[in-house]
Amino acid sequence: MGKIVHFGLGNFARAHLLDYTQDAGGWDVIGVSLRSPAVRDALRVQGYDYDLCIQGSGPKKITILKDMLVAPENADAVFKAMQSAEIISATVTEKGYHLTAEGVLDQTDPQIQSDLAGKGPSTLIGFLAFGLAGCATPVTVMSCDNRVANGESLKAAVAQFAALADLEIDWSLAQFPNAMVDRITPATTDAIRAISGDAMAVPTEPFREWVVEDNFAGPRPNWPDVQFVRDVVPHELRKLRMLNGAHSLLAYAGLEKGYDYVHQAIQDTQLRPMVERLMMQAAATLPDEVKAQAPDYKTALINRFENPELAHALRQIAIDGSQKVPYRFIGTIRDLHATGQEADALIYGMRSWLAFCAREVDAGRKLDDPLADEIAATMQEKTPEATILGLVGASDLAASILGA
Ligand code: CS2
Repeated sequence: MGKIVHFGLGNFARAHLLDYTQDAGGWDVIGVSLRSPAVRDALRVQGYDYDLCIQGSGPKKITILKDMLVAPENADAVFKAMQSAEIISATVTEKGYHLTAEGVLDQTDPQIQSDLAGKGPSTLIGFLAFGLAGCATPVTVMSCDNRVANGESLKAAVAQFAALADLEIDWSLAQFPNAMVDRITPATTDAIRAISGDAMAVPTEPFREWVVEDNFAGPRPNWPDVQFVRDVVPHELRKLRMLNGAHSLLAYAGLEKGYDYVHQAIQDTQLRPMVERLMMQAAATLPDEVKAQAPDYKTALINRFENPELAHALRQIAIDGSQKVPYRFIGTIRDLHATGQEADALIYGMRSWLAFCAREVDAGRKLDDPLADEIAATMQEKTPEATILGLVGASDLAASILGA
């Protein structure tokens, strides 16, 4: 049996990595929660098995999760599990990399500071740096988060941490393949629990996609339907700019119009053409090897968004905007400007995010975003938007985004 230790066992990993890995056979997964014991406690009482409710087919029992460790309870157990794993994978969301808008490890972050001081660790970066420093066997560290060059970014964060903490890592033993992951996986609702009879059921769509850089330090599962390629970045750009970009536009502009779900917002007579335009503008920035797929990809995405069964909440997508807009809007706008092309749909997306921040702060709701306090503080200023653009590394775009 091969072993994967996975950090961040939310619904997405349970619908994607674990589903693919169960289909491959021959591998077990140990989950690690960096914070709360809630998911471990709930899964433990049912032997770590759970139902994957793939819309349109019956529930699929996932049985390859064998244990879950809660880092704050026992960091040593996590290190021990890491040492015996061929693959260490992660879905810790964009903010779990603790990188600034410039891609540098955020040393002002209290969690990183505490990890550097040798307490804990409490972050994936700290666990990897300390874990790899004591590692004498080949290991693959596989990011499954929605970031461009996710494997490379993870490696950069770990390397910067290791340098600051004076840790020696034998980099010839560790590989960090990039990956593009895709499966729309909403939060579990009471309705799903009632239908499936499983408190930990995970709802998901029939579609799944995974493109992985063929760069493993050792063995890997024989995952079915996975594309192994030399360069994943074109696929990441396709997905982040077209799917996730459209999602964020629908979230921020859709909430403003009073919608709750993706399938409602995509039917709006103003938002639907705007989403199509965003996808076409994003497609124009893609590398040649994926550009030709863009029209079919766009049609397929709209169909996926229209799916009313998924009930994908716009508020779920709206969280952590400061971590998402760089990959979903800003890079695309920059590339379009560089080639003299129209970027109005992307700019609409950015403005919708800025308006969302202002509305939330105005309504007295704390933003669900690692930069919540910084963003809220800007609202006292004369030009909050310009400062917020600075926080996400987009001051150079202020004139085009905010208008003259
Ligand atoms: C969504 C993604 O919540 C979000 O930000 O855009 O989780 C999206 O559903 C997945 O990336 C689809 O693969």
